[in-house]
Parts: sequence; C-alpha cells; structure tokens
Amino acid sequence: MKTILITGATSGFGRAAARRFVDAGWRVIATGRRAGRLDTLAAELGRDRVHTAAFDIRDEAAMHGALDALPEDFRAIDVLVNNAGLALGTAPAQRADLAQWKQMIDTNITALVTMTHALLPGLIERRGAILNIGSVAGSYPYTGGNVYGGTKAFVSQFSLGLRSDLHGTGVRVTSIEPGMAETEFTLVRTSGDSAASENLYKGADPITPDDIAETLFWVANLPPHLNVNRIEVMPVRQSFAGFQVAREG
Ligand code: NDP
Ligand code: 8X3
Repeated sequence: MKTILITGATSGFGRAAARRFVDAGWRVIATGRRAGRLDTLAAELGRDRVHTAAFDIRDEAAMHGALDALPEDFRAIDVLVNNAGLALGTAPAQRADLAQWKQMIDTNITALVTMTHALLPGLIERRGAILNIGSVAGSYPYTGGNVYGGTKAFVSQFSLGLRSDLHGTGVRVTSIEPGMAETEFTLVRTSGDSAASENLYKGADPITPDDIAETLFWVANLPPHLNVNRIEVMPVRQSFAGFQVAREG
C-alpha cells in the first residue's frame, strides 16, 4: 500500500485528491490548518487510511513536529503533493498590501520548499515522486496577479531544478499548472466575497477539484520510467487576452 502526503487537504484540489487516492487504496496524510475539516475527512474516508495533521504550513517547527509524530504506518511517504497555497488580493502592485504579498511567498514558496526539503531523503530512498501545484498564473501575467504569479513561476522553475538535481535517483517531479478552477480559492483571495466568487465561475465551466485530483492520480500512477515535467490545464472557456498599450494623451 502506497502513502501520499497532501498539503492543503481541507478544501479544493487537496481534499478531492485525498478522496481519489484513498478510493484507490492509498494511505493519505492530509494537512491543513482547519482541524475540524481534516477530522471530517478522516471520519469519511477511514482513520486507518487517513492520518491528519493540522498545522500552519508556514510554521516550520509545527511542520517538523507533525512529520516526527507520523504513526509507523504512515512514515514511508511515496508521493508528496505540494498543494497548500493561496492568492490574496487582486490589486495592482502599486496598491497591494505588503503583508498579503509576504503571506503568499511564505505559503506558496517558503513552506513548499521546506516540506520538500524535509521529505527528500525518504523520497529518494523510495524512488518516490513530488507533485507541485503551480498555476497558469506562473506563465501568463494578468493585472493583479503580481506576487501570486511570481510564486507560481517559482514553483514551475523549482520543479525543473529538482528534476535536474534528482537526476539518477529515480525520483519524479511534476509541476501541475491549472487555470481557473472552482474551489475556495476566490473566496480566500477576496477575503470571503462569495458574490465575487460565484460571478467569476458562473457560466465558465471551470476546472473542478475532481479534475485535478484525477490528473494527480494519473501522474502518480505512471510507469516508473516516465516523468511528466509539466502539465498545463485550462477550462475550454478560458483562454488568453492580448497585450495592453497605455497611449499618450
Ligand atoms: P482552496 O482555497 O480550496 O484550498 C487551499 C488549501 O491550502 C486549503 O486546504 C488550505 O487549508 C491550504 N492552506 C492555505 N494556506 C495554508 C497554511 N498557511 N497552512 C496550511 N494550509 C494552508 O484552493 P485550491 O484548492 O484552488 O488551491 C490549491 C492550490 O491550487 C493552491 O496552491 C492554489 O494556488 C492552486 N491553484 C488554484 C487554482 C484555482 O483556480 N483554484 C488554479 C491554479 C492553481 P487551511 O485553510 O485549512 O489551512
Ligand atoms: C489560479 C488561476 O488564473 O486565477 O492559480 O490565477 S488564476
């Protein structure tokens, strides 16, 4: 039986992935800050199959404490899904809140590399896999995307760098880069504006959490000689807009 650690499993992609992997017989370590949500998930999926660890992923000591406290059955982690992350705010850089920028960097970058660093020795031992959740925002700029897009560009490039460093170890690394997906992402980004969230997704046929769970499951179950470096996936109804020009006068 294989074991997967999924960060940010209280909602959205992470929670759907926890369900998908348990459904297929995997053990899941589910993390996030909302202990109540994690407990509900473990009750739903079975406590023998789901170990939960509630901590703020920006808290390095709490992260190490949770990893040190893993029960024997959950210690041999085969796959790490670095999913916990967020966007905060949509204001242009000149009006952005610096605290929000730092929170995105601390969560989407610093915590992601800290978790990766902690699990790398075991992943190398087991010839495991690292699946990082990037975003189309890391490749295509949009106004108000500033630091969020920057953090996801980091995820994409860090994933490639890991591939290079891990050459010969058998460890696989994939950056999965979704476009618009209906999760709690926009609620979080807008500090709880449910109308903004509903309006964004209305009529757009967005990506669903299950779509990304299925993508993660496919990548994690590929034959061991294959590495998917990067997957970019968007709703059919989302595409690209052009450049903008600030004209004189
Ligand atoms: P959700 O808001 O639904 O889920 C985010 C998850 O991240 C939650 O489980 C949340 O848990 C966790 N998280 C956030 N901050 C922390 C923290 N400080 N400590 C621990 N856990 C944290 O959004 P998504 O499912 O959409 O987001 C998952 C990933 O997908 C993110 O990295 C996001 O950037 C990325 N993404 C999302 C897209 C979208 O359109 N939805 C598109 C492309 C990428 P809790 O709040 O309980 O701590
Ligand atoms: C989330 C996708 O386009 O809202 O990463 O930035 S987008």
